[in-house]
This record gives sequence, structure tokens and C-alpha cells, in this order.
Amino acid sequence: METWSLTKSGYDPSAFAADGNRFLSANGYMGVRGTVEEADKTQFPAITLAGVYDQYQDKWREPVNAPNCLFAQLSMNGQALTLSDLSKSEHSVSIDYRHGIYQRDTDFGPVRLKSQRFASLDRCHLLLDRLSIEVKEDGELEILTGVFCDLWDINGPHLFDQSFEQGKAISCRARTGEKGIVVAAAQCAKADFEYAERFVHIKDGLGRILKSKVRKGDSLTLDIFASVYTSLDGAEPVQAAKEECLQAHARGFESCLKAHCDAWESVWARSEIKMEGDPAAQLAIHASQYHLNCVAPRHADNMSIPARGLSGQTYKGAIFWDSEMFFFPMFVYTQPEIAKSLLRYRTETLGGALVKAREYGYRGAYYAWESQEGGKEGCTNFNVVDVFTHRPVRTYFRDKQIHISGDIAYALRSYYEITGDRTLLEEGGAEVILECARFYLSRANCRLDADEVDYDDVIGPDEYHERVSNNAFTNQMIRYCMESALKLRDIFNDRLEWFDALLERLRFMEDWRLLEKTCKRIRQMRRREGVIEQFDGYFDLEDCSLADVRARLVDPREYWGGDHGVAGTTQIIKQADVIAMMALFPESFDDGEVAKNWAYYEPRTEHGSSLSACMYALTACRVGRLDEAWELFMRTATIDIEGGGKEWAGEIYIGGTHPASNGGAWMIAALGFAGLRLQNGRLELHPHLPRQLTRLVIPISFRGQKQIIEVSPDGAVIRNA
Ligand code: IFM
Repeated sequence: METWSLTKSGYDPSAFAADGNRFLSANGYMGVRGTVEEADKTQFPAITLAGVYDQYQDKWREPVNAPNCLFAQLSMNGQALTLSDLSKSEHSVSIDYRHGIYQRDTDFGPVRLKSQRFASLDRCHLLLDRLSIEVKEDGELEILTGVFCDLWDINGPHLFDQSFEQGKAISCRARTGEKGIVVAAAQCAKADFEYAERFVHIKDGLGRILKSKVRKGDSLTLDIFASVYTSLDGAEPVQAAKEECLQAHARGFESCLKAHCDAWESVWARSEIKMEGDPAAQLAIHASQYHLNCVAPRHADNMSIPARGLSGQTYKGAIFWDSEMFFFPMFVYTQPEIAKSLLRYRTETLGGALVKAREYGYRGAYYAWESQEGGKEGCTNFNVVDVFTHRPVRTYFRDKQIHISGDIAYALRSYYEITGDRTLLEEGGAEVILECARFYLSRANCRLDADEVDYDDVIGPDEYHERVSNNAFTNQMIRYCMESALKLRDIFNDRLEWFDALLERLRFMEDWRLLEKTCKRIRQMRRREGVIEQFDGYFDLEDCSLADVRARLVDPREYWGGDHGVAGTTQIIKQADVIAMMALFPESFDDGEVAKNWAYYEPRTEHGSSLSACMYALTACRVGRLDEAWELFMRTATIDIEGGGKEWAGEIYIGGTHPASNGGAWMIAALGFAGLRLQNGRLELHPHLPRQLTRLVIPISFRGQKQIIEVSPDGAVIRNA
């Protein structure tokens, strides 16, 4: 069985959205959806840019899609060749995970077209596509390529004042509406056949038509070199885009391809998990690691990754807690410079978090639930549209999901403990932890000298139950955040002067004393027969089955949460909550406790979020539920193969790739199956190898040393690489 690629045969209009995600190629700077070259807006093509946002009128702010500089349409004897005419013909697309190459193979009848397209991992502004055409009938072939701005946007349009220039490279300059960011794209082509060329203005763009008399048996190749820059990259984005593609043209396709493949080889050398014994699992982990690696910021040291990667504009291209809890672990153990970039995004957007806390009347740092550039909150008050009334539903994610600040502090501390690199804490990380702890001091719902300090009116990871009190996960994160703030003094015990000056600069002395008193008195978790109550009063809610609740749905796209959702008055939860806490704090709970809570909560969990299965799998390993762990692993790791996951929240489209599941698959393999744990500064293995696997190999980097974990039924070892 092929474990490095995924192929889909046949023409399936019902899967345009899902296939665009499945066959994504990306390089951290941009993502090219896996749609065919000639796709129009109805097939959802997009080149989505990382970190470039725009708001059109009063719609949601979202990432900007670049001009389509990879468009190519073939015609034969004046007839456009399209997939919709393909009833008799053959068509397949595939993604090569090893080198991030999208390929299509379409037999249009008169010609067969194959392509090889990729977002260069070697040069982040560069996109390439090789069209190989096998001629099956004599005739006149025309190929239209160019740069076009007739784009698919969820909340657009975003590109205005477009102007185009023709020449060896066609270029486009446009600006975004909100901030006037210049977005430039350029494209040039190299053919190995004779043609006549003319330029045409169509589809809000400029194209060139290459016309050629062809004969049956001819094989033609057209290489397209395209590039995207914005004014955030430098002062002359149009010039830069033109130069980039012309230079690639001069180097040639093969040489660009080689540099790109080499770059991928070094990523795999650092991160590839080998799973022997089950080829489907090997394919799934390759797919997961590919999808997470391809959206990682390698061109910048202060960027994070949106919740749907670079597969489009879903979730406003925003950065969620997914980054710290789900993407971060794979990177910190395999490519720590990327983990550092994810966290530097947080240290550099502290300003936004301070402003958000002030807006709500608190002190310290309250990070955005859906963070855009500068830490700007992208989450609106109305995040779901009711399927019956078509009215926006007031949701409270933005206001009440306060665990986000603690999640960031948790990852900052982990980064230091796993890498041994203190610079991130020195360069803003310590300040972030302190400001997050200060936020929690000010957010408490009672006097700080009370016997138990409560946190009311919050939302935990289970978003279906809004505005609850003392969510166990949230309180645990708050406690750990406060402890981490106090721990900074030990971490900087050789630089106390510097640390005290930091406290002084932040006017933190009084808060320090409050932290010391408060962190031990945060409301303790309530238990019933060993089961932790998810929040105050949870056990009093209707205890019915998932099937009962599902049967109450009138419309399959109905939103389950909030005041009117079917789950709100029941114990059915959206995603791991108590169990997520147990997975993230393994030392704080013994095996018996984990087992009891798993048995209670799993049947009550809808797994309505792609973040859920991974947490249950991690804890299932620990309590010896290995068959369930395996099923949850496969569910997590195949999500972007199957195209699974929820596509709708009410009337809002939430499809895309699932980087949290991709990271979750790594976590299950490394932290679950291999049982990797950092204990008192040393790595330990507590392996739980499922019977389906005969050998598991995981490369990691720990405190600058490359190591290999190997697990087999005979045991587990970590050795230096
Ligand atoms: O961060 C998650 C959240 O926990 C559940 N809804 C989707 C978000 C983005 O993945």
C-alpha cells in the first residue's frame, strides 16, 4: 500500500470543497487549495495568504486570497476543455505528501493533461506548475494562463484598484480595502513547443493565450512560474513578484523542484514518524504530519498557524488555543524554532491582550479567542447563524473563554522545559506569563482572601455549555498559570536582578504577593465517586444519551450549544474538557481517576470538534483502552484524508484542513503510544503500543540533542540520533 500519497479518481462536484482541502499544497506563506487549474469560483479555488487580513464592509475580517496566478485553461479547436464535459473521460487528482506536490491527470479526449503543482518550500513566494500535455488528435490547441482577480471569498471582496502589466512576466497589483495592503502576483511561462502568443483582459485579470498547431502523438510541456508578495514583505511587491518568477524561469522547473524536494526531505528527517505493522496508519500519520508541516511558518519567526491552516478563510484565518495545545507539541519536539515562532506571535501580540482585558474591565493579558494580526480579536458576538430563523445567535466565546491566556502560559513554560532555551522567556515570555496571571487575579469572582476563589461565568473547552461556574479545566489552567508566574523566580534565580527589575517595570510587586496567596485557593474540583464535575451543577443536568440528543435535532446543521441548542440542558458535551485537562496534566491524576473519568465522559461526548478525539486517545492509552485509543487515533489521523469533521456550525461554513487533529495525531503517537513524558527534567517513556503496530519510530529533539524513540512489543528506548 502506498503510504506517501493520496489519489482520488473521478469527477465529483459534490466534493469540490472537501477536495480543495484534501489536496492542499502549502508552504507556510500561502496555501494553494487542491482544485484543478481551470477551476472557477464555483469550485472554491484559492491561494490563501498567511497573516494578511482584510475586512469588507461590516462582514467578518478574514485572510486575503491572492490573485489566481496559477489559472490555466486548455481549449482544442476553439472548445474549452472542462471537467463538466467529462462524462466519458478519466480524471484523477493526488497529493504527494513526501514533497507536497499536487498532481492531476485528466483525459479530456483530444488531449490528456497531467500537472505537477507545488508551493515551493525552498522559496516561500514561489508557486510552480508543470503542465504535460499528450495530444491525441490533430488540431489547434490554446492555453490561457495569467493572473486573475475574480476570486472566491467567504466575506470578500478584498482586492481593489487592480492593475495589470504585460511582458515576459504578467503582473497584477491590487490593494486591500481596509488597510490598503498591496497584494502583487506575477506569472511567466516556459514552453517546449512553438506557439503564437496574444494577451487578453478577462475575468478581472490579464491572460496570455498560447496558440499552437498540434498533431496526434505530440507531447508538450508548459511550465508556469508564479509568485506572490505583499507590501508587508517589502516596499516593491510587484517588482519582487516579477523578479521571483523570472529568476525561477531562469533556473528552470527541474532545479526549483529539486530545491523544493530537498527542503521537504529535511523536514521529514526531523519529524517523520514511522509506524510499522499497519500501512493505513502509516499513510494517516504521513498525511497528518504533511498537513501540519506544510502550514508551518518557516519564513518568519513570529507567526502562528490558523485553526484551518491555509486551506481557506474559515474561522477568519484566526489563531486559537489550537496553536498552543495541539500544534505546539509536534513542533517543540521536532522543529523547536517553529514552536518558538508560534509563541513569539503571542509575545508580540501581548499589546492586543492587554487592550482586550481593559475593554472588559480587567487587568493583565486576556488573549483574543480568535486572534488576528496584532492580537486583534476576530471573534464576533454572533458566531453562529440559526438555521431556522437565519438570525445570528449571540455566542460568548469571545467574552468567556478565559482559559486561552492560561493555555499560552502553559506552552511558554513547556517550551522552556523541553528546549532548555530561556531566551523566549527573557524576550517577552516571562512578561506574558505574569500578565496572564494578573488577568486571572482580576477576573476572580470573589475576594481574593476568600477560602476558595471562584471563576464564574466562563466557557470551558466544551463550548456547548456557556457561562458556567468553576469549569475544572479553566480553574486548573488558572492555577497552573499562577504557579508558572511564581516559578519564574526559580527559572531566573541566576538573574534575579533582571527579574526583579521586570517585576518593578510591570509594577507587579503587589500582584506577586496576591499570587502567592491565591494560587493555592482556587476552587478545588468537585468529585462524585471519583468523577470530576465539569462545572458547578453539571451533574444536575439531564443525563441522557448522545443518540437521544441527536434525535432531537430538527435540522442536521443545527447548532447544539448555547441557550437554545439541544445539548445545553443535558450532560452531552461537545469535546474533551475534563479529559483534556487530564491529558495535559498527566502527573496530577492517577490512573484510576483517569479511567473513571474516561468511562464517564466519553459516552457523553459528541466529539463535535476535531480537537476532541486526540485527548480521549491520549488518556485511553494511559488506562489501557488500547483498542479505543487506536480507533480514536485513526479517526484523528485520517481526518484530512477522509475529509471528515463538521462542515457547518449553524449556517456558517467551518470546513478546511484540521491542523489540530494533525498535531493531535503526533501527540497520540508520541505522548500516547510511546508514552513520552518529561519528568523532573528527564524524558521518560511509558509505552502503550497498540497491537496493530510492530514498531514505532519517532525522531525528536530535546534540549538541542537529536534523539530517536523506538517502541516495539519488546520495549521502548530513547537513543541519541
Ligand atoms: O479552538 C476550537 C474550539 O475549541 C472548538 N471550535 C473550533 C475551534 C478552532 O479549531
